[in-house]
Amino acid sequence: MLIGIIGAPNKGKSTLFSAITLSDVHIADYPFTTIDPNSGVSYVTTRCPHMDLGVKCNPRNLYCKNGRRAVPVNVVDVAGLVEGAHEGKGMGNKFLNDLSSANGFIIVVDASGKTDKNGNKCAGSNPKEDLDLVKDELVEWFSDIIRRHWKKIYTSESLSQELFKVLTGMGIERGAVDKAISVSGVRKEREPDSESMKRLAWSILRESKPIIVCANKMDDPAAPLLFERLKRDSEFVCVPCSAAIELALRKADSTGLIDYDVEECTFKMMKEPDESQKAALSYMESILKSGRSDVQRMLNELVFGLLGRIVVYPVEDENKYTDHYGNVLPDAILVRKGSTAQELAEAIHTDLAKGMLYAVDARTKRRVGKDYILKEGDVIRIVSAIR
Ligand SMILES: Nc1nc2c(ncn2[C@@H]2O[C@H](COP(=O)(O)OP(=O)(O)OP(=O)(O)O)[C@@H](O)[C@H]2O)c(=O)[nH]1
Ligand SMILES: [Mg+2]
Repeated sequence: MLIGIIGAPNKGKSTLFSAITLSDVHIADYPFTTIDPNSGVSYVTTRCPHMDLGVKCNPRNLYCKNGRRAVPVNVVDVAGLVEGAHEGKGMGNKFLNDLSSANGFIIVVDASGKTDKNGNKCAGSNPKEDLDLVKDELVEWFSDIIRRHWKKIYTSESLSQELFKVLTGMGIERGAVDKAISVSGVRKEREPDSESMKRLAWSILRESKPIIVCANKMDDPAAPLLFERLKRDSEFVCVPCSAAIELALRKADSTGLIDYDVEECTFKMMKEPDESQKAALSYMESILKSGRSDVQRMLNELVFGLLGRIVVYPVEDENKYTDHYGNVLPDAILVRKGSTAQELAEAIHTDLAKGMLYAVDARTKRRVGKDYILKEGDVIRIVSAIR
């Protein structure tokens, strides 16, 4: 699972990246701070099965806290997008290619309205313009790819099959291509009109790479009003965020000053703060309490809601819920809703999948077939002739 953080320059993409991966990256108040992409690991949160099974889990990576399990997702933060990026303007299309394997996108916009679409400081800019710019560039990027291969596509036997082939490696599904062809109105002809081509590109993208909007800089007093307008005018789910506050709170949690509940957006003091920390924390608490930042909900909504993923827990011993080292519920794996036990085996190891005989539902101890449809929170043992 890879999530791309995209948006016009200076909107707070790297601040968001740093907050959700807790890695140090370059953040500055001018456009094009980021040139090379930053890659890291963040997480989404869900109810851990150890709660129902009455055991204590030992997650192999990340953590489980208050019954909530953190499940890893990869994140990439790229250079700011400007008008004409698909033609090489700004940091150009190189970074668009860094995004081709992303499963979904977070588009970061500046809800304070204090940076224009090129990332320069201004007063009264409309965050919807940040959003339209990114959408237009994504459409142009995809249209260009299709146009470059159009001759091969339209002369082939099947438009849909050839288009699907051209987009191999970009995480596009055949169903999305079929649907896009029918809604776009493109036909097998030498020069499709540019509007149909854009409709085709957008439809494939919309279907294959879900988008959520991070309405950032919500700590700014001007932001709540602009956010309401953005929500009303946007075709995407928009979530209020203050990446700057989220970063400060997750850092304060990592140093042990506070215990921050990322889902509830509340924190407890763990050490006595000094006067300046106290003032800063009280200010940040007031922003959280007024519902102006919900970063973890945004991630969860993208992965579980828009991308339709569920979490399952493979084990080797269905009685103790352990791997062969004795770790309880060591791994939490994201799979598509509707995936089968066989697909889970494939996600773990090709050999395991090749020799798969059946699976065991560890909650009921019942044997289930390879075509068993996985459910959220399933604890599954894959039984295979090859280990
Ligand atoms: N007030 C406020 N400022 C923020 C917030 N998030 C980021 N900023 C500031 O916005 C500026 C740009 O932040 P970056 O994270 O570097 O933005 P970016 O989108 O990665 O910028 P480029 O890499 O240049 O495209 C910095 O001065 C940040 O401190 C926020 O939630 N609130
Ligand atoms: Mg950046």
